[in-house]
Amino acid sequence: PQTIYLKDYTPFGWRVESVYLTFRLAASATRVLSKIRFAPNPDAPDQRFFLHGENLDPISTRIDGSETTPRAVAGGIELDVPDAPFTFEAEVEINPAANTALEGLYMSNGMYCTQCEAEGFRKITWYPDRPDVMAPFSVRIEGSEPVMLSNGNPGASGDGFADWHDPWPKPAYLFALVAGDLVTHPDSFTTASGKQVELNVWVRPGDEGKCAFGMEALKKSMAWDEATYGREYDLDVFNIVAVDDFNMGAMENKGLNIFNSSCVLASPETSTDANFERIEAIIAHEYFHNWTGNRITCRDWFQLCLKEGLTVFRDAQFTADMRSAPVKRIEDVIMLRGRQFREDNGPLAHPVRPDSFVEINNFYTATVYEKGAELIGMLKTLVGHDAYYRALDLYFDRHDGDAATIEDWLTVFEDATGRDLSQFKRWYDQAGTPRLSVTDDFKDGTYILNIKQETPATPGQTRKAPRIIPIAVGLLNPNGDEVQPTTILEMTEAEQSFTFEGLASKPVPSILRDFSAPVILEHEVSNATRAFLLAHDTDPFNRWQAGRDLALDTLLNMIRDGAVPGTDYLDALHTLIRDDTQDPAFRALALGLPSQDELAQMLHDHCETPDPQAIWEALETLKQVRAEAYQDTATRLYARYQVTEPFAPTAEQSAARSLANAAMSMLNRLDGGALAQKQFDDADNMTQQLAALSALIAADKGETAVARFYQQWRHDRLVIDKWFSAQIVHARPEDAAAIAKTLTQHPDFTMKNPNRFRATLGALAMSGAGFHHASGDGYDLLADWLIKLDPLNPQTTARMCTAFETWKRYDTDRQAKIETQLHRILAAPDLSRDTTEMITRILG
Ligand code: BAL
Ligand code: ZN
Repeated sequence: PQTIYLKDYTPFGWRVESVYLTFRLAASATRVLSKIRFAPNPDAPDQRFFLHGENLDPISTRIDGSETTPRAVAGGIELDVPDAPFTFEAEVEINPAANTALEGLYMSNGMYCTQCEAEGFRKITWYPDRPDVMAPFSVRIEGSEPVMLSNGNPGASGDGFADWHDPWPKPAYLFALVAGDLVTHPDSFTTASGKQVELNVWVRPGDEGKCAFGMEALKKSMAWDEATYGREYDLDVFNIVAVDDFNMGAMENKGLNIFNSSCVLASPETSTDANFERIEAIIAHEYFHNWTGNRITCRDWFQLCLKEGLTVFRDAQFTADMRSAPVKRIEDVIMLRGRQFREDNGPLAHPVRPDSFVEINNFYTATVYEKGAELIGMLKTLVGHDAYYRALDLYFDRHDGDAATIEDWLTVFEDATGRDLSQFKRWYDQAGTPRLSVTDDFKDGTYILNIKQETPATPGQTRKAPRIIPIAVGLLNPNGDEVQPTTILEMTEAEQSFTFEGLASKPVPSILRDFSAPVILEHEVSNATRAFLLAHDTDPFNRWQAGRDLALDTLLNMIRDGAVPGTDYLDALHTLIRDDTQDPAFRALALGLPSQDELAQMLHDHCETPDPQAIWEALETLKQVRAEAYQDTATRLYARYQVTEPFAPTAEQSAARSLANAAMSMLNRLDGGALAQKQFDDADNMTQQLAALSALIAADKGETAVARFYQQWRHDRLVIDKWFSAQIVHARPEDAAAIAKTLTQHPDFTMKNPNRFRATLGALAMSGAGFHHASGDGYDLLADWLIKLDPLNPQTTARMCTAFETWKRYDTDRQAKIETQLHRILAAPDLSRDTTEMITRILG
C-alpha cells in the first residue's frame, strides 16, 4: 500500500464552485447524478484532473454537456478538461445494501445513511475527495422513504422527493444523507441574535422516549458556545439522527449530525450515569465542530488534530462547566493514561500531527484526539485565559471558510499574544510522552525544584528536543497550609531549576497540578507525604493523584513480592471516604484502582515483565482487604448515599450513586452477593441494575441475574450490548475467552454491528488477565474474529488490532503466541489496507 506524506501536499488544481447531487434511492442500486462546476485554481500548479472514486459503477460522464470517457486510474478517474471553468456531470450506480464497511452510503436497519469522514464520499460519486476542496452543495433525494434528509436547509419537497441546500462551502467529508422511516423529537432554539433554529432528534419508531436528554444537551451546547466562544449556529435547522450500525461514536456533518445510537439514545431505565455524561459530551462535541471543524476545516488529514484536539478541549470545558470540573479532569486523565500513554509507549506511537499514513482511518487515535486536546489546554495555560479567547476570536475571524493548518493555528496565537511558539510546535511534531524527573533542595529559606525532561524514542523518531512544558506547582507547609499558591513554571530546557524564596521551612510540593501537561512525573515521595497531600492539597487533581500513587505503590509491592497491602494506603483512603464533607464523586474516584493495563505498563517502565495473572490477583486481594477493612464504613455509605428522589441524570445524583455502588461492590465480597442481588431485584435504573449485575458476575453468583437481565432487555439492543460485555469483563481470567467464544455463538451476536462486535470481542480485548491468559485462547479468538470481520468492515477491524499493541511488554511465551496471531492475520487473503497497516506497524 502507498504511504502518503505531509511534505508532499499540493493544492488541487481546480476550485469547485457548486455541487448538485441527485440520489435515486434503491437499496441495491442507487443512482447518483452529479453536476459539478469546476474552475482553474490560480494558486495551484497545472496538474492532471483527477477525481476520487471507489466501487462506483459508471453510467455516464459529460464535460460541458459532451459525453466523455474517463481514464480509470488507481483510486479514481482522470479526464482531459478545458483550461477554463467547466461543468462536469456524471451518473454512477452504487449498492448501499452490500456496503458492510459502513463508509459511503449504506443501509442500517432498512434506513439509508452515510459516513464520509475521512474518505467515504469517493464511494458515493466521483469527486475531489479532499478536505481543502470546499463547495456549496444542493441535493435532491428521490425515493419513497417517509423522511429524507441532507445537509443545510430544507428546500422543496413533495411526493417522492426532498431538496436540500447547504449555503456554507464544505468539504465532501461533511456530506450526509439519511432516508428512512424515522420519527422526530422536535424542539427549537433562538440564537443570541434572535434567529429561530428548528431542532430534531430523529430516531426509529419506538425510540421516541429516549431523545429528550440528547435534545436538552444540544440546547445547552448551543447556549454554551454562544456564551463561552461567541459562536452562533448558522442554519435554519439542526438535525441529529440515531443510527444503529456506525463505526464511530458520531459525526459532525453540516447541519445533519449522525450518531451511533449508543451515543444519543438515553433513558434512566436503559442508560447508566456514565452513559448520560458521555452522551451529553458527544452531542456537545459534534455541535461544537460546527465552528471548529466545519466553518474552519483542515487543509489535509495530517491536520486532523486541528479540529479534533480543539473540539475535544471545548467539549471537556463544557462538561466541566455543566458538571464537576475536578471530576471531569480526573476522568479525562485516567482515560488519557489508559489509552494515549499506552499508544505513545508502543509501536503505534505517532505525533499529534503525523507526517505520514497509509490509511487515515487508522489515525483517529487517542493521540490525535486526547493528546491533541491536552495541547490546547497547555496553550491556554501558557498564554492565560484572556489571551486564549482573544486568540480564538482571531482564529475565527481570520480563518472562517478556510481549510487551515497547525501553522495557521499557532500563528494566530503568536499574533494575538506576541509569544514565539516555535518550541511549542514540537508538541505537534514529536511523538512520545515526556518523563519529568524531579529532585528538590531546601536551604536558608530557599526551596529549589530541579526538573529533567526526557522523551523516549518512538518509531521513526530517535532523538527528541526539549519541549516547553507548563508545570503547575503549589507549595504547602508541614501543617498543611498552602504557602505558595499555584504558579506556572515554564520549563524550556532539558534540565532546569526553579527557586522559591522566603520559606520558613521545607515545603511539601504539589507538582503538575490539574495535570497541567501530558507527562509522566517521576518524583520520589514517601507514603507519609502522599497521605499528607491526599489530606491537605488544595488542588483536587493532585489530591486524587496522591491517593492513586499510594494505591500504585501498594499494588506494585504486592505484585512484585506478594507484600500485604500497605496500611499507609488503607488508612489514608479510609479517612477520606469516611469524610462526608467531601464530594461523593471524588471519594468514588479515590476508591477506583489503576487498571490492569496501567499496572502492566508501570512494571514495563521499570524494566520488569508484567505477569497479567499476578496483577489481577493483586487487585483482587487489595479489593478484598479493603472490603474487610472498610466494612462498617461501606455499610454506612451505602445507606447514606441512596438517592430517594426520582432518577435524574445530574452530577449530584450520579455522584451519590457512584459512591453507593462502590460501597456495594465492597460489601458484595463479604455477604455472598446478598446486597447486590437485592439491588439487582429492586433497581429502577440501569446505573444500579448494571452495577449489581457486574458485582454478581464478579462474585461468581451471576447466573440467575444474567438470565433475568437478558429476558428483561432482549428487545433493547443497546442494553443487550451491556449484557454481552459485562459477562466477559467481569469473568475470571481463565474463563473470559471461553465465555466470549460462547457469546459469539449466541443468536443475538452479529459481527455486522460494530457495537455488538465491540461489546463482545472488544470486551475480551479489554479484559486484562482474561485476554492475556497464558493459554493464549484470548489471542486466538480475537485473531479469528478479526480475520472474519476484515473483509466486511476494515475500519472496525483495524481499530481493534490495537489490543495487540502492548505485546512486547510480555514474557517470551505470550510474545510468541501474539506474534503467531499477528502473522496469521497478516496472511489472511486480501487483507484490507487498514488492517495491513496496523498489523505491520504493531509488528514493528
Ligand atoms: N469527526 C469524526 C467524529 C468526531 O470526532 O466528532
Ligand atoms: Zn470530533
